[in-house]
Formats: sequence, structure tokens, C-alpha cells
Amino acid sequence: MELNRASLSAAGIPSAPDPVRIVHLGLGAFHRAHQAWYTQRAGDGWGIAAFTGRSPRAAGPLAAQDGVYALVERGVDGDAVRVITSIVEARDGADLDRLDRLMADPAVGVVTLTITEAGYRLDAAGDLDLDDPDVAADIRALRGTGAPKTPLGRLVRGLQARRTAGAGPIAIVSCDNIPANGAVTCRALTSLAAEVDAALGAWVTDSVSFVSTSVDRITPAHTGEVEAVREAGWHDNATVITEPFADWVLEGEFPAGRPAWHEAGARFVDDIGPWEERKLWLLNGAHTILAVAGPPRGHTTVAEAFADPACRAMVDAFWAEAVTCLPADVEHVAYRRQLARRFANARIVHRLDQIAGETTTKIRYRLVPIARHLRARGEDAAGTIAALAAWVSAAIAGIPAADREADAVAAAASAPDPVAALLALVGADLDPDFVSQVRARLAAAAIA
Ligand code: CS2
Repeated sequence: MELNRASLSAAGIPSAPDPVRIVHLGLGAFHRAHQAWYTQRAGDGWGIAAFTGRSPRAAGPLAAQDGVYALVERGVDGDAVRVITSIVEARDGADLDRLDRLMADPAVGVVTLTITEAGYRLDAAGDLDLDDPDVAADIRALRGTGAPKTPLGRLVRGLQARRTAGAGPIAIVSCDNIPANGAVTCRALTSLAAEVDAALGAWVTDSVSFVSTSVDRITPAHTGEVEAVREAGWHDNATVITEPFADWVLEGEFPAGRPAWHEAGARFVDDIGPWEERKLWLLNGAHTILAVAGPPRGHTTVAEAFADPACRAMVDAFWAEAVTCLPADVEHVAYRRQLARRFANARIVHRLDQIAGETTTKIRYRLVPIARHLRARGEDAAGTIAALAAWVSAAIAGIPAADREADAVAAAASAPDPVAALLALVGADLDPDFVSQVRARLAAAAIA
């Protein structure tokens, strides 16, 4: 049977769309495996209107199915299929009229974001990059009547509409893998709004609550039909495959209410720092190490690279250093064991070239902080040095991957001292002695 709301009702499955109370920017597989799944499990009537990011592609098949799709939870032993109905509108991100109308609706109380690390357009200091040509173009558009193109530009336009309508406060929840993502989003969005109109900037400060989150669910890109979905009786053009594991930690206020995500397993905490660092360094850090070290050794997926003793040793050495940078009371032994099981799930075909996108930003957030902590304590950082040397080597070899900073990487890689130039790109404060150690490691690897 075709998968849509009419066929679900015909099959006796409740499927009337909930009213839109959440706006999401960045409609992709991860959002559909994570926030949409939590919202569905909370089951308390919060419908999602989801807008695509860079490419409008994802909206088409989903909109044709009234936002309904199958989520396949793929464990080591088999697949579990769930039909997700919490997305009630799937829209092209360029549909700003609809976005404005929803943002101006007092019933909408939450905005969630999965716009990728690079989508925030931050500079090396973590502030909005006002020199970015797209950001500058958005500021011009927002001061006049043009259409902004960056996700934050579109959101500022929506907030303008909300302020004009007097629709009240709202929560913005960043679900991207950026340290202190709530604070970062607050700074970037407030400064963008203030550039456009000082009064709007002040309204954002007063009326918008920025929630920090750590999100976790490994969700590889996937197209095509899945047998388990067909066997469940559905013909679905928008299936998402994910792992059985899911985690969501949140810190912050929701002035206009929120779904009962806590009923669905999300955790609300007073200090997200340790949870965020544990996930970002141990899971995402390992992913980025595998994405730079795996392909030169012939691997294409996380499971393959993780099964290679050389790659595994590199991850283990980095983990051993990273855990010393976590607060002492953060559990990490069972966490690492669990990560190892998740990475080894070969039924999840998680391609390394997917993870390799925007590697420069990822190195900055996932690996460099460990180098910084260890250097500050005067401790050996051999594991982190090996991981950074693998990245430097991949950058010099020019392994292609989508990266907004590709030009800067290419320029650094062909500088007279490529190691120093590349490291300066991801951590301008890394000291010369550290740079020499990475250089020595690279030379040793070349000889080995
Ligand atoms: C990955 C993440 O692509 C990447 O950079 O490290 O998407 C990772 O799979 C998720 O954060 C898991 O929660």
C-alpha cells in the first residue's frame, strides 16, 4: 500500500495531522530519525513543519506522502519498522512565506535546527562571520525586501514576522554537533538580527530562549526501498534507516511549552557541558578519525575501518586522552564499550565519505580541544597528535570531500610549511612545539 495518511486511516492507524507547533529547519534523515521520532513518541499533539536546507530534494517525496515515512531501526539482528507521522508539513526551505506565517503563529512554540556545523557560518572564534558573502547578502536582503538564503537569515526573517505579529516568546533548539550549540546560536542569531535592526536584536534577546542540546543517533544517508518496509505492507519513497540507539540531552527554557520529550527518553539537565563533550569528543571525534584514516587504508564504512586494528588503535589512543579531559564524574568506560558495539554494527552502512563532509570544522570541534586541554596541563598528547597527523596527511594528499573551507585547506596544504598552516586553520593557538610533534609524527608515518 502507498504510505500516506489516507492509507494509514484505512489500515486503522490513527494519522490525523497534529497542528503545527514546531518549526524545523534542515529536513534530512537525521531530523527524521531523531527529533521527529522523539516528538512522535511523546505523543502529545505537537506537529512539525519541516523545511529543507541546502537542497529542496527531501521535501518532494515526503510531501507527496503527507509527511509520513517509515523509520527502520536496524540492529545487529534485524530491522524494526515504525511509521512516523509527526511531520505534518514537508516544505522547500525557500518557501519563506509559509515559514513567516508559521513563525507568526502563537501556537508555534519551538524551532529545532539541524543545519550542519558549517550552516551557522561562524568564524574561527565561533561568532557569526559577517564577512561571509552569503551572510552579507542576507543582511542586505533582510534590511530590504529580498529573500535571505542562509538558515539563520531565514530564521531572522521569521522572527521579524513573529515580533510584528506579537506572537510572543519562542524556544530555538540547535541540534547540531557544535560545542555549546545554544550559546553559539544565541550569539550568531542575535548579532544577525541586530545588524538588520537594533530593535529586532533587542527583541530576540528578550523573547527567544536558546536551548543547548546533545543529539545522538547514527543515521547514514540512504535512498531506495527497504525489504522490511515492503514486508510490513508499505510502499515508501522516503524511508530512513537508523540504529536502535537514541539519545537526547537538553538544557534550557521553553517559554511557549514543548512536547513531553522526557516521556520519550530525552533528558533535561542543568549543565549540558559534560554530556556534550563526551558525545562530541568520543563519538564524533572517533568518526572523524576513521573518516580521515580509513579511506587511505581502503575502507569505505565506519564498521570496516573500526575493524582494522590500525584504525582502532588510533581511536583507542585518542579516546584514552579525551576521557582525561572530561569531568571526573562522567562515566566513560561503559560509554566507550557501547560506542564500540555501535560502530561495529555492520548492518548500518555508514559511509566514511558522508562523515568526511566539512572535516575542517569537525577537526576544530572534535579533536583540537583535546590537544588544547593536554597542552595546558603539560601532558603528552600522542594519540591526538597521531589523529591530527592523519588529517594533515589527508589534506596534503587532497582527498576530496565537500568542505566550505576547501580553498583555505588547499592554500594551507601548498604553503611552504603545510603542517603549521593546516594546524593554524583549525587551532590558531596551537604552540610551535605541538606543531613540531605533529610534523615528526607525519614524517614517521611516511617512513613506516
Ligand atoms: C557524524 C555524525 O557525519 C558526522 O559527522 O559524526 O553525523 C554522527 O553520526 C551523529 O552525530 C551521531 O549521533
